[in-house]
Amino acid sequence: MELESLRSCIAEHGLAFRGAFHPGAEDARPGVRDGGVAHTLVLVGFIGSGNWAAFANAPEAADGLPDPLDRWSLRVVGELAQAVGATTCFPFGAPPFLPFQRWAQKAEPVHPSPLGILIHPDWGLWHAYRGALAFAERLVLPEPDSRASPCDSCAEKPCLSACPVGAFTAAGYDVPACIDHIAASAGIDCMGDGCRARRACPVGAEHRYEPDQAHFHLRAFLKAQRLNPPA
Ligand code: B12
Repeated sequence: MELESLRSCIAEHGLAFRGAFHPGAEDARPGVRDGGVAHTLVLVGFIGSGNWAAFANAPEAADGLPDPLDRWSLRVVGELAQAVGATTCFPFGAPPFLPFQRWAQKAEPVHPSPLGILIHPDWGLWHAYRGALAFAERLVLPEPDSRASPCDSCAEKPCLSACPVGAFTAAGYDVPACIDHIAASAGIDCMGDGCRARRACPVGAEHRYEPDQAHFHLRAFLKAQRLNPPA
């Protein structure tokens, strides 16, 4: 399949093309329909708030059942895979998780940010992965985009000082401190408009999530952490 027609098909399903690569033996290569392993992985997801309406207007967003975005992704990425002859992979579900962050770093110019999540030179921290398409064929791909991390030239790193409870340090991400904060009334700002540390990043600020999307993610994160608190 030609990459250009694949990109159009991804967009027609309300998703964004998030890069592609030829996985090696070290990449936990998923299986494909013919019983072999994938020779091309294409990541799909959301960029900024541009793809949000596709989910927000879908039945899963309004049916009141658990995990609406994951169920939407299962359905829509499933339909997309069917249309293009690929097998699906998903970033969510139960552990062990598929190494989407490692795959993403091979597929597009994303790099670990000081917050742990990946930063993109254009989209900043405002992007996510909803699935991957595994192809038995080795699709022809463009030269990799090897732009450096925007964090390398960011001297101030406002992301590290913006969290009201100092949840991001060199020791990592203090999930319990974050959860206690967003669950309390003092965390209403993070809960309503999205994580303050993430919003402090100047890169791709024009792609920041709209309040509906930001609030949805924080609510889902809080709910998931309360159901499965960190050990
Ligand atoms: C478990 C998980 C969490 C856990 C723990 C995260 C952690 N820091 O350990 C909790 C619940 C706390 C969490 C929280 C959040 N998560 Co989360 N999470 C995941 C999940 C499901 C699995 C990660 C994993 O364990 N992978 C397994 C390992 C084997 O895969 P891997 O790719 O090899 O992982 C490597 C990299 O992550 C790398 N790495 C990670 N951080 C760093 C930092 C540095 C400096 C370096 C060098 C490497 C590195 O090390 C890992 C081990 O090799 C992923 C989805 C996925 N499948 O990747 C989302 C994912 C990472 N989460 C995501 C997000 C957005 C969040 C939240 C902002 C909440 C939200 N959903 O909106 C918060 C904040 C996270 C933060 N600041 O760290 C996005 C990140 C998108 C992006 N821009 O990168 C992902 C990719 C989900 C998605 N659908 O897009 N998450």
